[in-house]
Amino acid sequence: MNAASPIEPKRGWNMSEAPAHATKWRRRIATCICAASCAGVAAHAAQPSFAPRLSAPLAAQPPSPPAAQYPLQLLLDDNTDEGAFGVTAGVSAQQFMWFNRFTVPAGGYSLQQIWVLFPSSPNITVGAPLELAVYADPDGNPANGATLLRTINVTVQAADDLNFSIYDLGQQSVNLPQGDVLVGVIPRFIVSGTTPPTNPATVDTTASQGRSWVAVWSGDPPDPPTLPPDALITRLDDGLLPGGGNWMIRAFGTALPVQAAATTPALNTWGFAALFAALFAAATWQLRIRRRAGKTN
Ligand SMILES: [Ca+2]
Ligand SMILES: [Ca+2]
Repeated sequence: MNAASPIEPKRGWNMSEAPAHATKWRRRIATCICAASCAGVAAHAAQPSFAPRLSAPLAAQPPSPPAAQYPLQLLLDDNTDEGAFGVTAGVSAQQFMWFNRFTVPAGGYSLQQIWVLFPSSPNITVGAPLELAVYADPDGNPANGATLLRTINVTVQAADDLNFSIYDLGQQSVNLPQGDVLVGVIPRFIVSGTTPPTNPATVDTTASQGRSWVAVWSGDPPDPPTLPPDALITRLDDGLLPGGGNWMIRAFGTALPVQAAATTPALNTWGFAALFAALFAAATWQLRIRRRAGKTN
């Protein structure tokens, strides 16, 4: 990243709506980029961009499915976004990945649906290609990498700050391990260096849960998008956005069937002794009955 380049407001940034600490925020971004550059990562001109908006008067639709249908409910947001985030390179947009870190409880679950809310933007159209990515991250630290479980190629279904794009995984459902998993989105429709500055990732900034991350590569994210990237991976809270925020990415899953006992329980020494005693008692009882029957005859 180019730490020497000043961070200028991006297209969509309305200074009248900008928070009073916008200058401080931009300075934090510059510090973050400097940290990545000084760490020896590949230098390039990627810069974060954020377009705030007033909290939506209407809740995003549709409501989350009931827990009876999807017992696994992974979401961080409060149902309204307060802006959209993107990455730019010079005068154009750049591909990146935004992802949430979720924690899957014990019990065994299958990921069935991923929901993503996209903002209204002239550069985001219905049908635009995306890549979804699901990772397992047992150590809970995405910065040191994670195990890619599945990628799914999909397209934008709605881009209006209101209606979630809902991706039913069907045959591509993923059995999730207990512990942390990462669910991310890569805007493959962005042609780095050509697409005008675009902020595709809606953010709920009302109460950050500290689980929303950004991954930036020195070029387009590779396919498959292995982590960590070669340029920058960090939480929104760690210098990218004042107060942090939550990506409006949700995931829902069903419970896996409980595995039936595959083998007959083994008997220990006491078990064999009890079984032997029971068989001996039954045989003795049968013998007595036969003797009585013989005397009677
Ligand atoms: Ca909100
Ligand atoms: Ca990790």
